[in-house]
Amino acid sequence: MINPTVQTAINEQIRKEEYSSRLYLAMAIWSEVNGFPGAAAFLYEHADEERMHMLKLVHYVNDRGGNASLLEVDVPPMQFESLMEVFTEIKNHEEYITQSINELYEVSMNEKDYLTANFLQWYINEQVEEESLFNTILDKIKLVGMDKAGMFHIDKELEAMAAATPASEA
Ligand code: OFO
Repeated sequence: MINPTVQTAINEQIRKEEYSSRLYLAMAIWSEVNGFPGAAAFLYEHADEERMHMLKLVHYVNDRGGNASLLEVDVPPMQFESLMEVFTEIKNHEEYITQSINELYEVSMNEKDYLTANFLQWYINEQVEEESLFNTILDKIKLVGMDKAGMFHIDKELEAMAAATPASEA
């Protein structure tokens, strides 16, 4: 049976992953209607990836004899100024998620729930990858600034990244 304090903390993380998925979905929609099909493809895929992060937590809680819960999820922002703003917000959001995973890990250690701490290693590694991915994309966007040709190129690159993601990760 899963520790109730740990379960409550995981349910809160489920809410955050669900919000991440909605946030990236909102950004995908904005990209699609504002002429960035590559960014849209990339972000639709990333929204699916966040949903997978959420489901992994749901199954973990239930498999440990607990009961996963869905909490209220905010409506994400739907309007953005530029791709630069979109990816800056993603970077900030991922840093917030990293912090949140660290705190969840701390809760599991305080409760001496080593199984959960072990399970969370996957999320810790995932956050290292995600922060690095979004830093790289943001650096590229900063390099081209608001230049139209450069943005077109970035969009193509994001399209290629989306196409290269194995279906299992999407
Ligand atoms: Fe983007 O890693 Fe989950 O939230």
